[in-house]
This record gives sequence, structure tokens and C-alpha cells, in this order.
Amino acid sequence: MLIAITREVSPGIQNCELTHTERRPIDLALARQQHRSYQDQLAMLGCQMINLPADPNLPDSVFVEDVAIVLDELAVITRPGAESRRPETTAVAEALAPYREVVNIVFPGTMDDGDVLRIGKSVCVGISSRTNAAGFEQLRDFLVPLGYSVIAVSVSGCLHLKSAITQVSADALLVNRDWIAVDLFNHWRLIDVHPDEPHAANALLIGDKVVYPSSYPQTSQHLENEGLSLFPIDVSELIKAEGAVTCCSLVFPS
Ligand code: CIR
Repeated sequence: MLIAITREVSPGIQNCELTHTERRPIDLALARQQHRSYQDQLAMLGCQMINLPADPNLPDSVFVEDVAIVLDELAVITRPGAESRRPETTAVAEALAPYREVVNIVFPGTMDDGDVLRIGKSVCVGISSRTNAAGFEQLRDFLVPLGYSVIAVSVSGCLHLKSAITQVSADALLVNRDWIAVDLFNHWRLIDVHPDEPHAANALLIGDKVVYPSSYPQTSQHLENEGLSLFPIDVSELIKAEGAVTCCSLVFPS
């Protein structure tokens, strides 16, 4: 059984953190409607949903992915790189406590799970404006004794590692090579985003199903040509907050 933790869109989302995106007005009602469709999609794909309430004081709290790394053996609560996001961890840690032993990234470490790409027992950690070397070292010290290999990768030009690369099937990764060097991933089938859609590398793989933003039609076509079947979802308002599809949930086996 898969569990998916999500958190309702904050009424304060307009004041979200933005790093590589210009601020544009966000239609809160539409953002909520899109987020509900996203939750429905995850439920339809077999996830048991845990929907945490919105917090008006935490503009980015819909992006629950960033505050925890959930592995089979434990959950690592991050110390988000943006100070405004640090209080988001409390509610998510409480929601995870019944399912996993919970440990924490602590000062001086910073980490957003958007920077953590886990594939089986391999964990790649993007060193970015949100995740620092101390955060990487702390995660490595938690995971290496559990049999994981933990590798640092530098990311530039985008917010997180998973803005640049995500897994889309058992053997394929979707990638924007402008933001990450792919040498490390050369043994994978690499599918490139369409050059006109630089933000299109973030896909959410659940089992063998790919939840994918409808905002990127050219990359969608490309993925379908590669034989992948997509579950399209409109998250245009969440994209304005520099979010995408992985960031709105924490999905893990119970
Ligand atoms: C932020 O800047 O932290 C939020 N506005 C967006 C976070 C998106 N997170 C993700 O893709 N993992």
C-alpha cells in the first residue's frame, strides 16, 4: 500500500519563495482546484491519502516534498534552505511519525528534498542554493550505514536537482542537460526535455505511471513517442510558485 502525504494550498501562496521565476499573480481558487485534481490523481493511482490542513503563515507549505526524505528504513526531516520554509517541517514530521523512525538534518546543514533523487539504493543529492555540503554530509551519514550510496551532484540554473532530472520509467530519466552534467547518468536511457520547455524535467513516477504537467505539450509528445503513458495534470498555478509535480506529495510504502 502506498501512502501519499499532501498539504492544502496556503492562502498565503502569493508570498511564496521564488528564485528563478518572476512573480506573477496566483489564482488561489484555481490553484486549490488543480491541487485537488492532483490529490484525486494520486488516489486514483492507488495511494492512500493523508491531506494536511493549509497554514496561512506558510506560503510554500503545499510543497511537502521538500521537508522530508522518506526511505523504507527511516524518514529524514530536512532543514529547508529557505528560512521561511523551516516551520513547515513540524506538521509533516508528525504525519510521518506513525510510519517511520524520524531523524533530522540540523544546523549548519540545509536541504530540500527537491534536491534528492533516489533510485533504489542510489541517492543523488543536488548541491544547490537550498542544499549545502553540510546537509549532504549529514544525509550521507544517515544513509550509508543502511546500504545506500550517496553522491553529491552540482546543479546550476534551476531551483533543485529534480527540476533538472527525474525518473520516468524503470530504465529512463527525463533531463534538462543545461542544468546538470549527465555523465553520472550515462548508463540510463536519457530523454531530453524539449528545448522550448526547460522546466519540463519534473515528472512524478508512481509505480510505472507518470504523473506529468499538461503545461509541457512538446516534451509530453516526446515522452509518449518514447513509449511512456502519461497521466496529465494541470498544475499551472503551482508552476507560478516554482513548483511542479514531485514537490506536492511525499509518496512511500506504508
Ligand atoms: C520554493 O521556492 O521553495 C517554492 N516556491 C517552490 C518549491 C518547489 N519544490 C520542489 O520542486 N521540490
